[in-house]
Amino acid sequence: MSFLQDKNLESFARTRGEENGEQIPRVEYSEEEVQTWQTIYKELVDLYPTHACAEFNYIFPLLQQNCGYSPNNIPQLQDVSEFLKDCTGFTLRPVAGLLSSRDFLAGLAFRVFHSTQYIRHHSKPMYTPEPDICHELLGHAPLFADPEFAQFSQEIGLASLGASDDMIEQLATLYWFTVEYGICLENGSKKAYGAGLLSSFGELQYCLTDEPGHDLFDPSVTCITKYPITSFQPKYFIAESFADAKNKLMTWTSTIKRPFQVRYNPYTQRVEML
Ligand code: H2B
Ligand code: FE
Repeated sequence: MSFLQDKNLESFARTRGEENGEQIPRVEYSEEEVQTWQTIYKELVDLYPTHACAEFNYIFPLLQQNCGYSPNNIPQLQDVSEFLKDCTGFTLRPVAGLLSSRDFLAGLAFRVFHSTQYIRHHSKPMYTPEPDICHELLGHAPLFADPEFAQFSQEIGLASLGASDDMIEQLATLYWFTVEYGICLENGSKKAYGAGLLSSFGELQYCLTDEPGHDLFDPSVTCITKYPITSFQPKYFIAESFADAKNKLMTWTSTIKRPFQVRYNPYTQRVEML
């Protein structure tokens, strides 16, 4: 529970950075690194029109126009962060690697997405065991510009504040099956919205075939489902829409026992305890 002490909430809000005029350092990527990005980028953009959800396909061209998304350029986190902030108030914050689930989810409560800035090794452009800039910018960043998706993500974060370790694990599982590997329905056909899918040429195709299982998203079932982390998923959960997924999530989180309730005040960008 120490996490919820006022001091921490305050510092999370304050370290959003922009209040201090703090900028995410710009990185000059090597030619080899840009080449890696290009390989991945070119393969994925060909799949997006048919495999990605409509929200993603609406936002992607805006990133090309405003944030330097192109085959020849790795966009800068600062530029993407400013764009997202204008859309939904989400901001990016650079991290050196994986955070604990608790720290990572807490960021989402404040509409902060912790993002790696380095790129995978060029010898294996199609595989990375850990998140890298390709996964963050191609997989995650676009949908944080969508209001419903932004709110869905934040709800997972808010539910994590002050939660037990067991609940953090369930929330991390929900995050996995939605933000990372979610599929949604569009006029009856399946489309990918999860970042792990949108940043993987192989799994983006596989996930929409009949090979894996597809179940309807149901937080109470999804949150206790086991999953592999180094192979394609044997099962995906399907959301009818972001709004529907958010409503189901909020209904489920309202049953979590906590000695307090929290509410995000978007005006002050602070989480208030009720
Ligand atoms: N840390 C970082 N840096 N990036 C992530 O995408 C990430 C993380 N995902 N920590 C988290 C864990 C996720 O797998 C869940 C919430 O545990
Ligand atoms: Fe991710």
